[in-house]
Amino acid sequence: MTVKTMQTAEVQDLLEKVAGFNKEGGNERVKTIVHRLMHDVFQIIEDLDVTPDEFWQAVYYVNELGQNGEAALLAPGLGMDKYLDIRLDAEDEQAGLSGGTPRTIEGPLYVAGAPQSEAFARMDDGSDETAEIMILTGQVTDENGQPLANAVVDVWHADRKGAYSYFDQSQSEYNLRRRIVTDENGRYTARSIIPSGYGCPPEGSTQQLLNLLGRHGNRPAHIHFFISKPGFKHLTTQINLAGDAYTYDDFAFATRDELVVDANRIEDHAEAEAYGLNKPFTKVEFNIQLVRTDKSELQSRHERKRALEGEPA
Ligand code: MBD
Ligand code: FE
Repeated sequence: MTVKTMQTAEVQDLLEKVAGFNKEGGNERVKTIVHRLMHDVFQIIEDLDVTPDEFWQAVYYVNELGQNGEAALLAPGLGMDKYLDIRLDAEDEQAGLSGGTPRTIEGPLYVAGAPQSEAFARMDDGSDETAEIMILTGQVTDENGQPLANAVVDVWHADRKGAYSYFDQSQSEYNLRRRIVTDENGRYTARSIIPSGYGCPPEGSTQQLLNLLGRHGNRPAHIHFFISKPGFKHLTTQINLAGDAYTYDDFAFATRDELVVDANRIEDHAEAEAYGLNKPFTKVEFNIQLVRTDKSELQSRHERKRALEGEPA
C-alpha cells in the first residue's frame, strides 16, 4: 500500500499540536526539535511504508534499550558520536582551531574523579598477574613542540576481558583509570596492563540491532584520553593498538589513522629496569599536541552525563 498523507492539513496540524506550538509554556528549543523529529519520523513511515507491526517493534525496542541501559552504547554504534566529532572538526576548521592531535569519541564508559598523581601512575591493581605489562608514555606539547608541564592526562581503558571498572563491579575502584599531571618536560608515564578490545553484550539491545544490520559489535584494543591545560583546547581522544583485528573495523567508528599506535614488546633488561620492571613488557608511546585557545568554553570537556561527575571526591 502506498498512501500519501503527509501534505494534508490534518497531519501538518497534528504535528504542530504534538510539538506544543499552540501552547504558551514549555521550551522553544525543545518544541522546534520535537516538531522536526516527529515530522521526520512520520515522513519515514510514509516513505518506507512502515507497517504497524514494524512500528510497534521499534517502540518496544526502545523500551528494552533503556531497560538495558544501552542507549549510550547504541549511539556510537549508529555513528552518532562520530558524526558529532565530524561537526566539531568542521567547527574547529571554521574557527581556525584545527591542528594538534585529532579528537575521537569519548564513549559511554568514563568515570570522573580517578586518582591523580604527578608524572607517573600505576593504573592496574595487580590482580591480573599474568597480564602483559604495558608502559604507556608520551609527551604533551603545543603545536610548536614546546613541552607543556602541568597538563592533566586523564586515562582509562579496559582490562583483559574488555571490561571497564565501575561498570564491571568485579573490578576494584578506579582500576585502569588515572589522572596523570605532566612533569616539567610535559611527560607522563603509566604502568598498566595491555587492554583487550571491547564487545557489545551479546544478548543486549545494541547487538540485537547490529545483527539485523549484518554488523559486529566489536572495538579494537584502545585507550581513552582526556587531555587538558588552561589556555589550550580540551582534547578527547583515544589510541587504537595496531595489529588488532578490529583496528580498522571499529563498530563505534573511532579509529583515525593518526591515532593508531604500535605496541612494542621490549625484552631489554636495562629498559625494563628503568621502569622498575624485572620482565619483558610492551611499550606504547603516545605524544599529544594541544592547540592554543583563549576561549574558555573550549578548554574543558563538553557537558554530558558521566559516572560520578559532579560528586564530591
Ligand atoms: C567502549 O569501550 C567504547 O570506548 C565505546 C565508544 C563504546 C563501547 C565501549
Ligand atoms: Fe572504550
